Amino acid sequence: EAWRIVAVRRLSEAQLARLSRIAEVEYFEDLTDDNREEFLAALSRAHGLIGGKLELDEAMLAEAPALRVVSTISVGYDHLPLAAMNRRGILLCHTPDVLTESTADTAFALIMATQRRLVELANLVREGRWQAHIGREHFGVDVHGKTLGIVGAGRIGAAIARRGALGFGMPVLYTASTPKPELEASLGAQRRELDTLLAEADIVCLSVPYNADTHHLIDAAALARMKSSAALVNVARGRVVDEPALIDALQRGVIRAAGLDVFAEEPMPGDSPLASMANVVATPHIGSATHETREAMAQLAVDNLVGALAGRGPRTAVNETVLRRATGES
Ligand code: 8YV
Repeated sequence: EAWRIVAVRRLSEAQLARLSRIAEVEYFEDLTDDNREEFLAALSRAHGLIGGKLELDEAMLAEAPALRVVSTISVGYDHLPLAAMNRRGILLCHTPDVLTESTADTAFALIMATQRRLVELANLVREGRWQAHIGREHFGVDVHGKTLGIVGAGRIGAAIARRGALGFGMPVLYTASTPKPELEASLGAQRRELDTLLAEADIVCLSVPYNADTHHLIDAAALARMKSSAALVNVARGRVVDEPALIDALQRGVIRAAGLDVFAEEPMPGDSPLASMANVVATPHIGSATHETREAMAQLAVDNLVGALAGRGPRTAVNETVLRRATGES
């Protein structure tokens, strides 16, 4: 029996062709209300599911008895039902590493933009409002030399820390569940408890995965610990932050500014105050959205799915124990 694969979003012709060599592929360029029935029917026959922004829940898994591999084109997998997949012996693969540097670039773009008020001041030029010399009311704050606080010094957090320390001479503080000796040795980074980091950093940058432990990690109390001159940058997940509390803190000057690539709800509703506040730079979840990186992510996701179905094994799985169980290895 041939493999059957359902592919959703973000796959190039070349990557679809690679999948077609080992399987019958049904590709959905996007999922809409109109093709949902068709997608569910395809899923009910599929052995593999691959794509970006996959929508999957336990009920859908129950209707997909043949499914054995899910390959998400993202590093984060908070949108997928991992516990249910573990119970059903379904392998989950994701795309770490290949998007680390692009996402760190995005974080730095937001750092630069919020510190130097780039969007606000570029709009002034664009709208023909550059009439007098730029004075104090338009000044930003420096990036170089400021203390950078990395909340979650994993792959992406470490890449942000390197940019700050090596490119901008920033002292780096970080939180992590275990010390990172390589960051301390190469960058002079220092580990802190979250509360201390929040109080000491000029720029607080969030790069933690989203889960029950990080839900609303940055709430009103956390924001109150930050310096009133500080900026918050989020390239993790919107719900790591209590968004109403952040809006309130930005409006009342509890913190100075925020650079946000992720939101509690995406797409962010157009009437959110975050869309129009002068001290907010908001981007539409572009962390990994470059031609090069999205292609590398799709390629890795295809490698993972093909490797898993063909028995060679995936390159980057989340729940490898499922695989060992399925193949009888220990
Ligand atoms: C994805 C991301 O584009 O990889 C991630 O976790 O946040 C982005 O690269 C996003 O998850 C949508 O699939």
